[in-house]
Parts: sequence; structure tokens; C-alpha cells
Amino acid sequence: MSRDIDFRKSALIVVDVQCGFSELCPQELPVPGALGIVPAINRLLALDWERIDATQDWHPPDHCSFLGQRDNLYPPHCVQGTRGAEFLPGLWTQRFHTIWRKGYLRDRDAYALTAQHPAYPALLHAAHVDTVVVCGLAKNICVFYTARDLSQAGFRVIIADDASAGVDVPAAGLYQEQARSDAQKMGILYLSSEEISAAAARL
Ligand code: VGL
Ligand code: ZN
Repeated sequence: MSRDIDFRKSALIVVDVQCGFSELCPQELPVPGALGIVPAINRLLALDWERIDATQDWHPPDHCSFLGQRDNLYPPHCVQGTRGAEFLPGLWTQRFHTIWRKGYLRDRDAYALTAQHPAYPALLHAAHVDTVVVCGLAKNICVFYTARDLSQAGFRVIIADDASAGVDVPAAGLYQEQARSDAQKMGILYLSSEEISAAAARL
């Protein structure tokens, strides 16, 4: 598969780069190394994408995925209006064109933007986007599901490796190695932010 990226036909999607998935909120769902990916994401944000979309996990306090609730999976995290729901400090959010909130219904989980906003792939197609670069948190959960859904919708999908960080969650059966091999089997490519920037420089 070509590694060239035509930025006029490409979208960057920044997934859940929020305090609640970082060391800043250790009682929520900290992903090791989350704070460290911000510079690489900012480098990607500086490029001339056709679209820049961001997602924000945005849960009510009694969301079904929380411990003590229906699915009993995760500590409360990214609760609407709290620190955990805020984007990471230093993240260049001014570059976001659209912020897609997800997980805001008590009884429905939405790992991927595509699960909550099913018209999103059509919106990308209408903008003549054929390639999406996905980065953020967590690499093997919301980044993975977003990449998978967009790959199945017909886009060329690249995960920006160093602009994402992952975490194994045995209680949910979610593992980093498994997600990577599943993604690679679907033809999803893992590139570094350097390689993606170099593809920009070549054009
Ligand atoms: C996520 C678990 C629950 C994620 C969101 O962004 O990876 N993980 N909600
Ligand atoms: Zn969540």
C-alpha cells in the first residue's frame, strides 16, 4: 500500500485525548504514557488536513460502563463537566474543526465515534476524504474501534503509533497486542508521526 498521503483527501481524527485517560486523573482510567503523546499529536495537528475531527468521551455520572452499574467495567471517567472530561493540557485544540462527543447516553456505550454518530463516514465521503489518520487514547480501545469501523466503511486507515497510547484491560478482554494484530489483518497501517509528516513534505 502506498505510504503517500494526499492531505486534501485526508482527515485526522484525535480520539479521547482527555485528562480522565491520563496520569492527571489516576482514579479514572489512566493510560500509561498518555501525557507523552501530546507533542506528536500537535505535530500532526500542524499539517494541512482536509478535516480535523476530535472525539470526547462524555459520560453521565451513572453511565452503564461504570463500576456498580450495568456493565461494571470501568471506574467512573470523563464525566460530563468534570476535569476528567477536559482535553489534555497543551493539546492544540484550536486546530479541531469539529468535536464529537460520545458515551453521553446512560444505557449505551460508544467506544467509537462511528457507533454514536453513524453518519460520520458519509460526511467524510462527501468531503472526498479517502484516508483517515487516527491517533489518541486508548490505542487498543477507542482508537482501534474507530479505525476498524472506518476501514470497514472503505477508507484507507492509518494509526499514528507514537501519537497514541494503549493499556490492557483484562476485565474487558481488551489487549494491546491483540488489537494491533487484528488491525493489521484488516489492512490498517501503523506509521509514526515522523513518517506521516514526511509524507506531507514529499507532496
Ligand atoms: C475508552 C473505555 C471507556 C477509550 C472510553 O477512550 O479508550 N475506554 N471509554
Ligand atoms: Zn468511556
